[in-house]
Amino acid sequence: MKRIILHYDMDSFFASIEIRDNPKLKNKPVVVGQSIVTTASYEARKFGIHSAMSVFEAKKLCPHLIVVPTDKEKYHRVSNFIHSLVFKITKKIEFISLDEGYIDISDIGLSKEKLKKFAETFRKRINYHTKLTCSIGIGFNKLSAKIASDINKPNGQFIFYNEEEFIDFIKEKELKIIPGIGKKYRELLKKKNIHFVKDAFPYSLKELTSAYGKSRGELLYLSIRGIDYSEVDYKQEIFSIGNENTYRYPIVSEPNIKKEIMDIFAYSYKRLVRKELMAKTVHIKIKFVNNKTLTRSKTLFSPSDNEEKLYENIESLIDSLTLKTPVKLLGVSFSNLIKKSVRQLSFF
Ligand code: TTP
Ligand code: MG
Repeated sequence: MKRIILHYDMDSFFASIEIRDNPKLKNKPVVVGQSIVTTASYEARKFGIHSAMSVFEAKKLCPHLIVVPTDKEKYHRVSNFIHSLVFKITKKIEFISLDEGYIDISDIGLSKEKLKKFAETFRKRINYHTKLTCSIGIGFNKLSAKIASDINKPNGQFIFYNEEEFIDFIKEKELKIIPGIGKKYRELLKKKNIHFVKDAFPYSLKELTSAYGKSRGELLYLSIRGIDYSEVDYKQEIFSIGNENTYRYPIVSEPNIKKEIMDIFAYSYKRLVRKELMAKTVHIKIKFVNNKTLTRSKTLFSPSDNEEKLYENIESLIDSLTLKTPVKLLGVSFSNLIKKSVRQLSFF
């Protein structure tokens, strides 16, 4: 059966929440962040402001810019609410960040005509319940759905019904349209005069993999042809629960790193509790700007869902490390999981 995948992505997520909660900010250039812009309202984007830029630089571009501090706790709450709404459609969902997810809608059995209506209804429902807007892409795999959701952003939708339509659309575009083809890779490709998607078509898979390595070569060769076999990862077999955060701007001092870890811990912990699980092992992952990655884990005497106890163990793992180099990724996870009810039963 042909796959149909929907990708949703909330529009200027953090900023839209702040604007919703403070109508004075409506239609104004707003960014969310302390010293770095996490996101900019579409009004602020008109001035060339974007995420990962310093607030100082952003204010130079737009002196009347409104800067709102980040309230991660609130964004997590809104995100959880959106997840619960999406779960009403199907369970075949992979949430990939606070504001984004893939949904496998193949078995809903919608005709070509009905898909458009489905996406419209989805957007209306989300808007009705959250007073926020999102953009939707529908495609024949995750890759095409993801690219589609960006086409009519904000508050829009786009559908690729098949590979031909997809290739036809992307061939004239710059390579940055393809997720995973980053700045560094594009620099290398430019040296061979590969600027647009169509410039990469003449190269064989062998040529691309021998020039750029197996994974990068394959990614380019397959993506420009609309090939992506990866599944929406919705399986509920839980071996571990956790979250990672990648930072476009490095986190520098130890207190800041600890604070971020605490945020990630709080979010992961909530997921653990919601799934009624207890964890015996806790893990942290730290990736530095020089790409060196450290992972540490600790196994407790018995499984626990006690927040303090789990956090203490995470903290002892952090304290065992020297954190002098700036960090670009942090992660917290729990493994060796056991259902709370199972453990309770085993007590009898
Ligand atoms: P995105 O979906 O990348 O951006 P967005 O929702 O703000 O805007 P768009 O309409 O283009 O989808 O990220 C979602 C949220 O994640 C964003 O609102 C803020 C946060 N974020 C960071 O904290 N740091 C970052 O570097 C990025 C890119 C996003
Ligand atoms: Mg978004």
